[in-house]
Amino acid sequence: MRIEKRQIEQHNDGVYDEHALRLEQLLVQRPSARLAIPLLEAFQVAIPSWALGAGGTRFGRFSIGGEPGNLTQKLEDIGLLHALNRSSGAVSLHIPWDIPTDPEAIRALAQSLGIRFDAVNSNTFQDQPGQKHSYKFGSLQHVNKAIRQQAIAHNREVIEYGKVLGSTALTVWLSDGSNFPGQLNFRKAFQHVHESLSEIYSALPESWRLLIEYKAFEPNFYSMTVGDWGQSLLLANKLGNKAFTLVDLGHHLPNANIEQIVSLLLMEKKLGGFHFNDSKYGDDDLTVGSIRPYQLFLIFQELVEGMNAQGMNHANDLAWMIDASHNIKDPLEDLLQSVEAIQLAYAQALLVDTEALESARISNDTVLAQEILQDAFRSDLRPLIAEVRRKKGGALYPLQLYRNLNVRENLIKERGIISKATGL
Ligand code: PSV
Ligand code: MN
Repeated sequence: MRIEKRQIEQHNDGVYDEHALRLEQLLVQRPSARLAIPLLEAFQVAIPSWALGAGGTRFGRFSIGGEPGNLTQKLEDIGLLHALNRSSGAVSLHIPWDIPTDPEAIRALAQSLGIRFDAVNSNTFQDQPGQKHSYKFGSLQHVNKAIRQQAIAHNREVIEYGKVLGSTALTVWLSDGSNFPGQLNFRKAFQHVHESLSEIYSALPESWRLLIEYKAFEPNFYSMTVGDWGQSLLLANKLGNKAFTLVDLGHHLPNANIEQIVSLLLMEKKLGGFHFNDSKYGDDDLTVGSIRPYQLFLIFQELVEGMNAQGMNHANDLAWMIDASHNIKDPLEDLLQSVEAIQLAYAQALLVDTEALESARISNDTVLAQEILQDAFRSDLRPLIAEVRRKKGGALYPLQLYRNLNVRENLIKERGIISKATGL
């Protein structure tokens, strides 16, 4: 299914007056909000190829019907999102869940939908059918060199797939670690990971980046070999200027101050990418902004401030991606909500009066500093985001149009009620 331009125009015509009024009220109250529009227009969030079907937990998985059964259908789903919001114009592939068997056709399809290829992800956390060695006790950290070599070869292969599609980054997330005290020599495990990553790093094309994702827990529960930003940064520093840390919001211990982590990584020029999701307990992978929107805003405030301090381009210099799972919601609806939550937090961060904030800090005026931040956070910028979508040819209210067009029902008709997307 494709959403036609005329369907979007018809929807926009129907709700335009109401939108125009809301926008006008906002711009009267906050004239400076207009300045955020070009930045918001340029901002795109990549959709992971594994987040288009029903997720689930180890207790069960409930299909939502009409799930994309192959990479072509996944791109078509992202095409639907992008047609609606004009801000989801990138896909991040996970290999081997989504091997592009016909790269030419995949490239052409992506191009026709306005989608580019973001970072490619390797997978050495699962054993694949026919694989010679098992990753039960780790991959790049493994005590057995042959197993490390197999994992290195896989990462090199992923780079090759990425090259054909036009990606320019490899994201490595390792489940390596240990479940019980005594199981692992921490130092040797870390050194093996470093050596293995060096081999992968040497296979990176000149313009590529290596993004090293960390995670504090799961699937290993005693130690994770790349468990926090310190370990990731240590590796990135040792590897060289093409290696960066990737922050996934769900990968920290409870109550970690992620905004501070972001600030320091940017200061060190070592923040490379971001995986958005939300959580109450751990790596819950819930809709972005659904649980802790204020934290998301504070993170964006540091991102904007830190990127500006480094003269970075907000849209292109970091890899922005959603990494969520959809247990009970329609994934496409969930992703529309997530993208909007990201845009809202970004827009609010752009509104922060940074000069006033800095002077409040210099005079130790804690109350005023809080007022300045919360003034931006508490402003309702939804009309601004809707306007950005409209200007780019998207829908003023994407979720409403998605439902009016019965997209899920149409996908079920096309693909069947029992379909399963590849992924976790
Ligand atoms: C691991 O929890 C992770 O965040 C990594 O990014 C994986 O590649 C992704 O989720 C998919 O399982
Ligand atoms: Mn992730």
